[in-house]
Amino acid sequence: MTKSALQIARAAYKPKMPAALSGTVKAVDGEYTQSVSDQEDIKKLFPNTYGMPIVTFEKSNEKKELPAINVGVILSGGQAPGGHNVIAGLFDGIKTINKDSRLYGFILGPGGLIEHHYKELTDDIIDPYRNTGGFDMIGSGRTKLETKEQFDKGLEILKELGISALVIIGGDDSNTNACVLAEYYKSINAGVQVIGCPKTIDGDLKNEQIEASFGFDTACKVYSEVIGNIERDCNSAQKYWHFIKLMGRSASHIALECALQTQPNICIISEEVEAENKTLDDIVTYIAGIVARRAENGDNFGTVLIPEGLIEFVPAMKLLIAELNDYLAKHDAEFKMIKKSEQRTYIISKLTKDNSDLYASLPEGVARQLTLDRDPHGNVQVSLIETEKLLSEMVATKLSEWKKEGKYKGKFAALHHFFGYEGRCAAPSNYDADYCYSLGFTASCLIASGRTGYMSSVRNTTAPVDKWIAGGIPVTMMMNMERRHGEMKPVIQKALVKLDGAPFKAFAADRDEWAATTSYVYPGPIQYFGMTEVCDEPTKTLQLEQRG
Ligand code: FBP
Repeated sequence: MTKSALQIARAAYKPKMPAALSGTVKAVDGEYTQSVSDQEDIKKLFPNTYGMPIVTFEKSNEKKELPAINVGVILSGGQAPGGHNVIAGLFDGIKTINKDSRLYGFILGPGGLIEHHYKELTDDIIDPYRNTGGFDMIGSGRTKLETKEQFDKGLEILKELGISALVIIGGDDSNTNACVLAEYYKSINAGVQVIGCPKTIDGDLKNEQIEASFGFDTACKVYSEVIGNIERDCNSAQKYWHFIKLMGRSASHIALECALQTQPNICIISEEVEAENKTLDDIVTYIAGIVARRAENGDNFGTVLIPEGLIEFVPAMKLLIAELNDYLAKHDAEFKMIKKSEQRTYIISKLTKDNSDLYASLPEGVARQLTLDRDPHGNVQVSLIETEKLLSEMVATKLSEWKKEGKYKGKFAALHHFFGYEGRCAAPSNYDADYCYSLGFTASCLIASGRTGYMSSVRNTTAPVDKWIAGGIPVTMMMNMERRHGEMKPVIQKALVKLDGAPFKAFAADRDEWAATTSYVYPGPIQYFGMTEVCDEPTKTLQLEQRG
């Protein structure tokens, strides 16, 4: 296989690890835990895995001989830079426990477990993937692991391969399912531990103990590089408004981080839109107002960042989507029988009055996109909704009205971009390479200390790596009850952008100036080799959150 010069050099990179993980490790139990809310419900649903203590790993002088273990690993959901390093860290970790330990990768996500598709991961297989992006070593998938039949089918292959621990690398939904699986296997004394690892570029799987989901750092740096390039082009040609939609299904962490890195003229934060009960027209008026003010200074150009999930946060749209989700969950087969050309009219006839009126008012394309298949977790596939075009079209209409009224004299030409897939498989930054390797290694320590229903956690990651703190967090601690597919379900609480949090406040303090002036910052490409301040800087979000 031909490799680029960077790939060859990068293969030799040795990820840095928390000092506590080198040598013998001991597990220190902390406080017993509770779920973030709905404690009684969650406790009832997870009688065997609820309330366990937080674990921290510390260096130990005790030398312990541990038996070899067979471990399975699954990559679940969307790709995120660093997944291969989690596997490498896990592999090195279980080999440190006992050199005869074995690792099996299930192919193409949780489906591989159910369908018994796997391969043993040996040095020969793992080494070429060290420090690389992508999930292609074993592939990923979005099959939802949720039924007893699936769990039992999975157990058959785990037993056949003598696997006593399974590591599921995934986002909030996949880790929720990992916990349900841990609970089930414990309840039937299956002898299989289940450990989760926090993955998602979206950055919304985080809390007091889980500082960041892996991949967020690299993906944001890739998007910020390209946004910076667009800003420079924009400021050079001075003739376009660039509407840039950024991935992140629900939360606006990616858009916010990219705004902090690149200082665009406008960045919409979905969580603020929801909190302030904004309508689509409010958002359009806000953007058009800035376009008009810049035009007064002769600046008929600019950049607008739009979070992928925005549409679901506009309160009226949220109600519409919730009703659509419930309706389509119950009448999916019937809906699929309706001719494409008649689906819009069909939906209009089925919804309640307000939602029906709103649905009818949406441009054809967006209305259709809202009824496309949900993902296996019941989420609208927001990456398929062209919010950037919807907004720029509506801004253009508003500006032409203002022109007629003599309120606007500029020129408005828009270009559209969507950055998502471009960043999800990038070679992990040093931060993600180190963080992921440490998460994988920590998972091996959780396995060795007999834990199940835990998520691997590495904290204090704005400090030098040797000071990072490794441990485990009971997954039930992060759960609450939410409505999914029309039913109340226990799920890990999504971390949305906090409007009273330091990253949002830093953005809000400067955004008016960025709107009026042209204060672009050009972060440039990720640097893998060189000065630590250029190569190892964590995200602005994390730095601001840690500063408090
Ligand atoms: P995960 O939550 O599984 O990590 O996926 C995140 C994400 O990249 C979102 O940002 C995006 O909305 C979605 O996946 C796209 O889904 P798909 O990979 O199926 O196209």
